[in-house]
Amino acid sequence: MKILDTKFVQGFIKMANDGYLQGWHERNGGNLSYRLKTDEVESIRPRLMDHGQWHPIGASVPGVAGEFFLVTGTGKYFRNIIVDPEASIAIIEIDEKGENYRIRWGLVEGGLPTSELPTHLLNHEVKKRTSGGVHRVIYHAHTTNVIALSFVLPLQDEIFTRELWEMATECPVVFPKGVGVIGWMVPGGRDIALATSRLMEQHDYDAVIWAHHGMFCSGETFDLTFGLMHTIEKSAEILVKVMSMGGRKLQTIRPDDFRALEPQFHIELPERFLYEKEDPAEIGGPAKA
Ligand code: 2HA
Ligand code: ZN
Repeated sequence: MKILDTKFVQGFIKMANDGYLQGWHERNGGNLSYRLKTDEVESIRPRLMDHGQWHPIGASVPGVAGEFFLVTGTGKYFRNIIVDPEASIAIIEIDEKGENYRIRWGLVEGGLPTSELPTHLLNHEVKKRTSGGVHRVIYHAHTTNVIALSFVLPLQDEIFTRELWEMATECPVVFPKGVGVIGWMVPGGRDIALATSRLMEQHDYDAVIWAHHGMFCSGETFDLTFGLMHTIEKSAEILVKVMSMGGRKLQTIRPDDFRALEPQFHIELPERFLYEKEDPAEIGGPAKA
């Protein structure tokens, strides 16, 4: 089957373009990866190249050894993916040790996979294991309002999660496990990759905020992963508006209100996000004991 005509490549291109249209991918900002299913690999195998050089990943990912990923290229612009996908994205294969990759398709004008490949692959490794193999998509975007909040909210998972949850009733339903936050770090390397994947593992977060940079989301499908990014960023936009209107809430969703959502939506909300505030009108952390 023609690689460009496959459902997963078409879904990838649509998601990348949807993100561009949201304004999350200025210049070459952001990156996207998808872990192929076995039958998807088989359906395109005759059209894959097999003379590509092996390159070090920069991290060790034995949990995804031998797997194939569709990824955006480093330095490539999301706005060009829909126009010229074969020059902007690539299918890579991971070697049997999980130490190296090689390009099997795409990037026809040259280039390499996303600079955030270590974070993508470490997160794929964690999520493949903790989701029983169903998570396949990792998405990084430069979400404007989430970035803005990372300058004014304390960089704590509890505070970001609680404030984002309060901004829209659907939020605790869409991301009941909350969001992780890491402070500013150098992007593109092993350290930020390990910090992100540790949060995705320890708390089973599907979303991690990188302060002053953007967000990483993991999910089962393109729709669910894009929807998660979109929901969190929309909630951040509401919070930015509330803070811009003076920041004092006259009324809000309270801890017992969140608890009342649990049976209705079959979710469990960790109590560490449902703290009482000194003043419920305030944005921020728990009441001092
Ligand atoms: O330029 O977003 O984090 C791609 C990136 C790096
Ligand atoms: Zn980035």
